[in-house]
Amino acid sequence: MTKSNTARHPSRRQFLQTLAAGSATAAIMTTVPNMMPGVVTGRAQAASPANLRNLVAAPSSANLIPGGAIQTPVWTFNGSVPGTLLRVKQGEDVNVAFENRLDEPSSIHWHGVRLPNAMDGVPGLTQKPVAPGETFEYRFTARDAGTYWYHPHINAPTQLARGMYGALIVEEDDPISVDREFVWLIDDWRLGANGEIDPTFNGGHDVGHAGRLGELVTVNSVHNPDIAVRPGERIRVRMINTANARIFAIDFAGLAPHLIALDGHPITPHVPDEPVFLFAPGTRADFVIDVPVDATGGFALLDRFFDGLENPLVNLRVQGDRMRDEISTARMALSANPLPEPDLQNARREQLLYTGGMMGGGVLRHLVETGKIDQGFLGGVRSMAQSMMGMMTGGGVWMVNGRDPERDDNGPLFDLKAGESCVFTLTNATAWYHPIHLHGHAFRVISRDGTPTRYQEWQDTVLIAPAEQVEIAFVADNPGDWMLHCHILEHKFGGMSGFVRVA
Ligand SMILES: [Cu+2]
Repeated sequence: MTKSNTARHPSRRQFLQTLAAGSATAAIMTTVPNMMPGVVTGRAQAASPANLRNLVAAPSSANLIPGGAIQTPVWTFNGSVPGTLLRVKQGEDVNVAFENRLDEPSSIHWHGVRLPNAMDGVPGLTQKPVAPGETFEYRFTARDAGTYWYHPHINAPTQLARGMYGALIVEEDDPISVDREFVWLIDDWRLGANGEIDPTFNGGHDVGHAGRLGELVTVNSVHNPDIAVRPGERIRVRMINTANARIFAIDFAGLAPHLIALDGHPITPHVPDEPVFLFAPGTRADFVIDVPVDATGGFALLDRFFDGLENPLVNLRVQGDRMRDEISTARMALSANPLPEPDLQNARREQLLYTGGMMGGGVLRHLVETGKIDQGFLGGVRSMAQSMMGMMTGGGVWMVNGRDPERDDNGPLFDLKAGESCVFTLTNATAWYHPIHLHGHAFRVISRDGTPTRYQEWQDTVLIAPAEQVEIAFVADNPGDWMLHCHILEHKFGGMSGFVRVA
């Protein structure tokens, strides 16, 4: 459980402490100055109150590889990875001037935020691409409290893999009481021999299998950061999975953290039953961690998704005096966000069938044989042979109801009436996990494989296991065209995409 980490550079600890301290401020929108030591260019270092609401996309560099000697060229928001941490209070307006200083078009998508369609940041669907040298102003009201994040939505497999993402924290009116708060943006990096980001994006193998996985896992761009905690301390951790494709299976090393929010939205506080917490790309999870009052040594949080390929995540090192004699009993439950409750009795019901990828044929057959997929519905689904053809040409590796919405021109997956309650049945007829993300709304995950979920959790991105069938329910109350896609970015590139139209 104890893990010594004597080589850790002090400035990194300072950085993490700064990040925690920043969260305690009540400023309308705060940035965290000097977010990353080792950043040599970029304007974030010069941030002042006058330009807090600018986000500038530009190349920079970051020290990702432990040891401090190697700088990796990255693309950033405001010069650092992660980009500037944005904090607002629930109900406040977010006004961000986004300036693109990259050599290619970009945009900002505000992941999980229920905002007007024109602010959703999806070039080709909700706005024009923001060309090099151009500025686009994003304006919306932060209606829901919670943990959100921002990233481009054009050439996303490349731009995110190069480091373009940041957190948007919307503070509750009545926050819970904790000793410290952390925001952890968890990522993985595929690097070349000289520490450069491997420029092979959307490779055929990645697209057809698990997506682009990187060998170096970081939290706020630091590999296995060392964070000092005190016995009895209560911390809130807002985790954001910013990886292109990596699903983390988090082992909390004997701690019993309470999950209090998923994708920003409150959930009945509980310690998850499973030995590891499955944490998919795009999703967020807020945990309250009580450091035991008699703790010594430390807690080495690990990712155990792949057997034999564990990744260290964070080392919580116990240090200092006991903070209290008994674990805090303060309230953990967060107040609900103002989400519209779907009417399940009268809901419109639709199916989404995901097929394709490597080794998926057996899964599809199994689901048909067990009656989970309706034979008649299958009529519209293209054959596996066509899927293989698609792989040769780069398109149609993955399909949604037999379509490749990333390349076809056949309009929305569904035309929904504004205000309509919807229940979608999502069937994963592939051999791979898929986190499916709906823009502009939150949905309840109401069942998995026919069994009602215990917490009826609100999410905007739902992880679906191979051969699993999930029902989601929501009110289509937000007019516009909203993406509904896999957040494994290479899968989206390969066809696991599409949008719904609410009008
Ligand atoms: Cu996927």
